[in-house]
Amino acid sequence: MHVTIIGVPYDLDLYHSGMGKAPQFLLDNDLMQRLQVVGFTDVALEMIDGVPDGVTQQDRIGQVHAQVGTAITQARLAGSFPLVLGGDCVTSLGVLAGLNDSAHTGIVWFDAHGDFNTPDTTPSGYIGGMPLACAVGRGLMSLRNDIGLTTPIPESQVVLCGVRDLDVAERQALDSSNVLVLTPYLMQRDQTVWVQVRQRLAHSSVYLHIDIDVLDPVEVPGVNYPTEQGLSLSELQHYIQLVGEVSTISALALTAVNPDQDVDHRTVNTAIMLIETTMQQIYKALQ
Ligand SMILES: [Mn+2]
Repeated sequence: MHVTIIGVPYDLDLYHSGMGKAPQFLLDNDLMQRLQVVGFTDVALEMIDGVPDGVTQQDRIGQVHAQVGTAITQARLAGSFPLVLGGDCVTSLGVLAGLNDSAHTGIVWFDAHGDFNTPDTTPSGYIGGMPLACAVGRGLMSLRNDIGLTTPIPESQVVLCGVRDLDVAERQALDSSNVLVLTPYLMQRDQTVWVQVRQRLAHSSVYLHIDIDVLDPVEVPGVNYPTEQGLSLSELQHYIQLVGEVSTISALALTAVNPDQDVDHRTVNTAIMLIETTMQQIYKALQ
């Protein structure tokens, strides 16, 4: 059983800055060895490398994640499971481009935030707050095409989990969309939501996206936008287990760890534990 770790050491277009420091931190904490202990006999590492030279920030971001797409495609052709270490959440577009089957790809996106702004709705202009909207065909079409995700993912195949911090126009866009939106409150209290999740993912394999800030800042202080009332690690592990029970996971990305903001390695350690248990589950499912 093979896994390819794809490191994406960028914070938007900035190389080895902020969230872009996370892949090396995670690797320095023996991530590769831990995956071998899980059972993966062959653990390969592919680091996206180099300073992008595009003229605009958007061009440079596009260059980075087009490479992610290529790495995903190559890993899967080699029969290896792709595990992506971000970086910011825009890396999701590269993963989806690399999976290259929008009609049969579902997204389960864990995040405190919606990442559902577009250039028309964003209060800040921050591209890192737009990737999920972009993935379903809302805004940033040129970025999506540059990265190679020519066909958007149908909203009916998307579940947004653990979200609790939305901008006003972003909330309106989500409310009027076909995305299934699950707040921590709903997830913790309403078991029937998993029936809806199962229906959404019935005909797809799943890209599992985990922005670490879906967890409560008590457990993960090392994030740029900490948001109270998040999930606990054990809750998140339980929900990922349920996702695995209702679908086949074809790629995993862990994003938004910012080692510069971390306290006592708490965030990096939590991220390692989360990757370990999630990959354990994926290993069993692949058997
Ligand atoms: Mn987030």
